[in-house]
Amino acid sequence: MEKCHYCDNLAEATSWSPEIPLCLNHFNRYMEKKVESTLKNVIYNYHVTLEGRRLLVALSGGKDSMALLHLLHSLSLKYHYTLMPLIIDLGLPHLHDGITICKKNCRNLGLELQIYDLKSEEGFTIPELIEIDGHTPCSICGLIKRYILNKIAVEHNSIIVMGHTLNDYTYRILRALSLGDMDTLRRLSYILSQGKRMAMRFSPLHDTYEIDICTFLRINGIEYSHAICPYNDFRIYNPYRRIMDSLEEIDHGVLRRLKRTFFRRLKPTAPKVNLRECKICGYPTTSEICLFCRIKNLWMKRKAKA
Ligand code: Q46
Ligand code: ZN
Ligand code: ZN
Repeated sequence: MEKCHYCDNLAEATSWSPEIPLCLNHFNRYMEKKVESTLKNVIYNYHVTLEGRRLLVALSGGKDSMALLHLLHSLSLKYHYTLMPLIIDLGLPHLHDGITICKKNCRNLGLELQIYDLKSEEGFTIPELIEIDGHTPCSICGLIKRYILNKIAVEHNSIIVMGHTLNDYTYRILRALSLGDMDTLRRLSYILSQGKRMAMRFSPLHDTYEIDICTFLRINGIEYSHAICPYNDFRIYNPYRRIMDSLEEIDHGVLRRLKRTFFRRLKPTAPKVNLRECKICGYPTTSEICLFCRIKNLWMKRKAKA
């Protein structure tokens, strides 16, 4: 068996980019360094002190969020933040497994998992909201998750940390570019500053390939949920995922090049947008009443009629 590139230990796995054999310790270090680079970016370029801050880690139980939780936990000894792992129970069946996995992982790390039950807190579940015409399941679900995470983070004076990967960013970039969707291009970011009633958020896996995440979970024996959402086929990025993942197999590193080109050369050309306060809830929005409140109103009216 091959030796680790950096020490005399046997290699446990090969990193994807750069492609080098690494032992368990050095593979973990390779993964931590990527997360650390975002933490340093937040500290030095956004002038945010992480020491003593609470990081709200958005979990689903899936591979990306489980890897993120473990990596952030390892780095918490160095950066002295505290972790607030949170899962939103959206009323989707696959999340039963996700919640169980999150509980197990949090228990192993000595962390207390927060579960936000959408039905008891807001009165509806995602499958119930989907009955309202005009929105696709994933657009409603994404909107609700973003709104709830922001609300909780603002209430707890926390920073939101998300598990979006390098692969996720490239699918979004490619789709938005192909459609000329300037609104999405403008909003695409892996670090978002704090605003009025808007929590800072960042995605420390933005430069990490999903294949490395799978390797990290495997060699560390970390459990994650394999359950699939019943609305998975509605995900608009599915075709882009298939194309880009096949392209990466042929042209090693293409996803990272695409993401970097976008953020370094194209992103600054996207127009800015002015935010105002929603007349109902007071959270930031581009219109008079935010989409969350509009959907919630529609739901209440429909329920009143029934
Ligand atoms: S949970 Fe929600 Fe995903 Fe299901 S409805 Fe779509 S967005 S696919 S991450
Ligand atoms: Zn090594
Ligand atoms: Zn609102």
